[in-house]
Amino acid sequence: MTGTIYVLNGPNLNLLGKRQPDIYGHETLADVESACAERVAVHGLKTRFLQSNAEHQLIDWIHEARESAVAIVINPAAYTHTSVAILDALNAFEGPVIEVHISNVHKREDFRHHSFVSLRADGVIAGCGTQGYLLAIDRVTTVLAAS
Ligand code: CA2
Repeated sequence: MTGTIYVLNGPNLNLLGKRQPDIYGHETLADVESACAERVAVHGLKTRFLQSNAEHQLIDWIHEARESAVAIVINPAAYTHTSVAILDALNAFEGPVIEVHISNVHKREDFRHHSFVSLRADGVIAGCGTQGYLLAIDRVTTVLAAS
């Protein structure tokens, strides 16, 4: 298999491992990035691992992915629950999209129960901690191998 999986992270995820470890665990985003790179290498793939606090930046990366990525793994963070613009951008991407949430959003406040991104995602992983990113990569490789 060849190609690049875009792993996109939304607002405040740069704080991973530095605040609220009871909800989000102790691993930093840099730890997650290394683990993802290691996991895709087994399949001969690469990752482009990115984080932004800005909605427009995430949208620009999704547009870039249309030309450069075989799949997208995305944790849109709070934009999950608010962003029609990110949903629209993902709808213009043709490959597999897996949505990841570190926490189990369904066990949390009501406003976290709705996801605009889930209207496009081919799979959704929530509540598996940062392991969810690796599960998403495994799913993407399965889907790509079958296509
Ligand atoms: O569980 C997830 O992965 C979320 O996407 C995380 C978002 C939250 O708004 C979603 O409802 C669920 C929040 C990301 C904030 O990340 C932090 C990490 C460490 C410390 C503070 C914030």
